[in-house]
Amino acid sequence: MTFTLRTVAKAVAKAAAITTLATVSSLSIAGEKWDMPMAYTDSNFHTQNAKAFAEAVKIATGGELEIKVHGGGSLFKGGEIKRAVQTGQAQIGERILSAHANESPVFAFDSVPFLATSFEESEKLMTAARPTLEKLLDKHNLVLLYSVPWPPGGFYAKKALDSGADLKGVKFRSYNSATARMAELSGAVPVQVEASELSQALSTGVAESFISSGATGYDRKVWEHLTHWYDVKVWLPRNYVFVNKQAWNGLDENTQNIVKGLALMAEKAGAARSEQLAGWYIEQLSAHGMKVAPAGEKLAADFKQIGDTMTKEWLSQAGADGQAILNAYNK
Ligand code: PCA
Repeated sequence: MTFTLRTVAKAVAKAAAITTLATVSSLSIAGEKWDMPMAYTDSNFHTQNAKAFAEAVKIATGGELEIKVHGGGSLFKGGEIKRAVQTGQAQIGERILSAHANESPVFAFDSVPFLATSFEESEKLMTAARPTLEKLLDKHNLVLLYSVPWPPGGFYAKKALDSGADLKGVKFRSYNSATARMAELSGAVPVQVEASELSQALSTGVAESFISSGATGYDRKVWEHLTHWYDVKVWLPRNYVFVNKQAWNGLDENTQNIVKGLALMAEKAGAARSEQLAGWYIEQLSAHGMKVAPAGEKLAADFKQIGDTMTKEWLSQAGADGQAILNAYNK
């Protein structure tokens, strides 16, 4: 074999290709693998959205970052997810934001009754709250990636509700302090139940009423236990996706940028899906025999009054941070 420039060049090119391949494969072998616990069932639209996000991250990073979604509270239960990610037991996770109101009232900005009652308002409120929320999460060793609203919340019951008084003594399932407070102010008896345990709580009579979107009614087939849903549009609570700060800082800048870009897409896609499905979920409740109706005049007025009380309470608890969010929202 004669060594011409051409054969040398070919050999160099071949060697370079082999080295590149080796580097790529060693990178993908050594690629980061993140666990992503989520509280809601696999078929839920938030979980589906996160799976699409995870898939996009894997493709866009050439397998350098792989996120494994664990739905339905299978890796950590809803109430454990934030702590698991803070402490690095999981690298990324999703939780309903307002469930952390006991740690800071800022986490419940989306659960101030009747403050933001449409998808458009919900997005505006999120934009107003984002800087305050990011600062707060940083103190909790977390980096915010994206947040998606549930469809508007209404009241599920097993009888017709004409006024707030009809909830007196009713066992009322709560999922955060705002739903528990709303129950208390209506004279109902709150009991904390995760969405994943809801069907069981309803079938055993632990709970007989609750506030939630059509999504959770559909996911949990609540028509097997309850008969009415009142479309009160009390709020659009948000789930949020967050990363452990050390795990985040361990990514190179290029990967961080890819993840940030895809997170923005996941936020937009998730909100669009939530809005697109909102009406469909309600149709499903009706199709399965539930009576779906707007709140009557007296019921709406009673909820409005409870909402006013809760708004005052939230503002006094959330102080300057709460006021800053409201000011930015009302601008
Ligand atoms: N569904 C969740 C929270 C908000 C919602 O619409 C639940 O009921 O747990």
